[in-house]
Amino acid sequence: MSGEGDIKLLGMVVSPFVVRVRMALHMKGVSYEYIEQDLFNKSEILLRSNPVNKKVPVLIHGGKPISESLVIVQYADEVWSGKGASILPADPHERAVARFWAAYVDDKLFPAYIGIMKAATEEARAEKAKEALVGLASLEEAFTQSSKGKPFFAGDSVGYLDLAVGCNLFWLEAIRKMFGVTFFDVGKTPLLAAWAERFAGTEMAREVVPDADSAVVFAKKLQARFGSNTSAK
Ligand SMILES: N[C@@H](CCC(=O)N[C@@H](CS)C(=O)NCC(=O)O)C(=O)O
Repeated sequence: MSGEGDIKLLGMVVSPFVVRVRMALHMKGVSYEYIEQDLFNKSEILLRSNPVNKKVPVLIHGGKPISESLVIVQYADEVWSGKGASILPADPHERAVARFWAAYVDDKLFPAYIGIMKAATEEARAEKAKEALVGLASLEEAFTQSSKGKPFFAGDSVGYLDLAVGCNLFWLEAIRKMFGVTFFDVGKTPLLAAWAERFAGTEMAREVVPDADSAVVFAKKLQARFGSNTSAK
């Protein structure tokens, strides 16, 4: 990876949003200083860099902070457009569709699967599992349309929507291990099931994505600290 000036990433190792950004920076071949954050005792640099949401990830490029993982991925793709692989589709309509589904993942899928972990009752857990599975069924349809028969959402290689969905896979596996919910059913979402295996096998995912067990350990810490009412994701 080459040096691109002063680049810092404030992160937390098992945050899917941070993993998303780390994958994008990996695709761009950009090196950076990674600064792990304690979300239970937020640092001065985090509070100063993301005063509105106080969340990770924050990318600080040349002293200027950028927050929100999808915004950071798009920023990286624009700023380092001449480096590494392109992340967003070149075609404006395909770009808009990829952004739509990435927002869907964050607004619908993430809260549903994290809700499985946070649920106070088995009934609430089953409800959240149902929501997550409905969300994945819609994504199966999105995969059919976006991939056009190719291996990834973006076609022949990984792109924006692959990163947006793929950063969640280790958490889905952690939740499967903890609560027995199977998200990728070869019978119900065969394309996504095959895609998930393919994505996990990419050099980038093997390099950047933490293993599911580290998410299990973190989830248990949250549960011990807050019971089911976990607030720091
Ligand atoms: N929409 C944000 C979500 C970021 C987010 O929820 N980060 C969590 C870690 S996974 C966080 O920093 N939580 C701290 C808090 O809620 O106080 C993004 O895409 O960057």
